Amino acid sequence: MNRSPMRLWIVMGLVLAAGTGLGLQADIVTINMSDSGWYGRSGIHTPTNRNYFAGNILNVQDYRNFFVFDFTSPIGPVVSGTLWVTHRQPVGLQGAQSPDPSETYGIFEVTSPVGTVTGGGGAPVFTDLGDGTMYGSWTGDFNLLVDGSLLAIPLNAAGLAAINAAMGGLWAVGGTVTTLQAPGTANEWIFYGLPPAPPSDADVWLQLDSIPEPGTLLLLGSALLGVGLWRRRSRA
Ligand SMILES: [Ca+2]
Repeated sequence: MNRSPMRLWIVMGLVLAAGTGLGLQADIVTINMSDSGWYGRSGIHTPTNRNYFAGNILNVQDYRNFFVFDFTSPIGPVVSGTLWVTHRQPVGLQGAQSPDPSETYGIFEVTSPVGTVTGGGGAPVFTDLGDGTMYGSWTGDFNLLVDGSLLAIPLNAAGLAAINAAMGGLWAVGGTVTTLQAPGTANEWIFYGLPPAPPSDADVWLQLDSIPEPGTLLLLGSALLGVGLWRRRSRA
């Protein structure tokens, strides 16, 4: 190997190292929810009601919730992230309770079209909100939650992949308490934020680590151009 190709390999190595380094410098992007709601096991759903109640009501039925996020303006590839959910409850009411010391709230893939979920798709949507691949969960004592308590739900690899696949459109995620007793046999619920304390978009958000794609491509393009010019100059 003569001197010039050796130097080229060294430069290319530096370019790759620089690119990798930049790739690790992800931007933190915060996206508030754009819609939310709940479904009862019977399929009951009120499109105008933004409350995201989830759980069991004694002698009634159990409920699941959903959140929608707007990615119609795409961001770069998401490499890690957390779903933050604010627990809301009206003054003087117990918005979260359970006879059990611990409950788990999980978030799940939604295969129904987002418009069907928000508009009202009946019992099949209720099922969808709590089945399929789980993207993350929170476990704790419902009885310790107060108005404004924050639940942090780290997203797993499947959740991150789902978000990346949703770029350019809307992304819906379902939620259910996975540790409920049989439907309608106990009071075990969370997020009982009925009016006059309706949720705002800022109550639920995604905190995402996103790689600034255009910047990476720009650097790589400049670096390759630089190598090309350097090669031409070396040969001259
Ligand atoms: Ca599902």
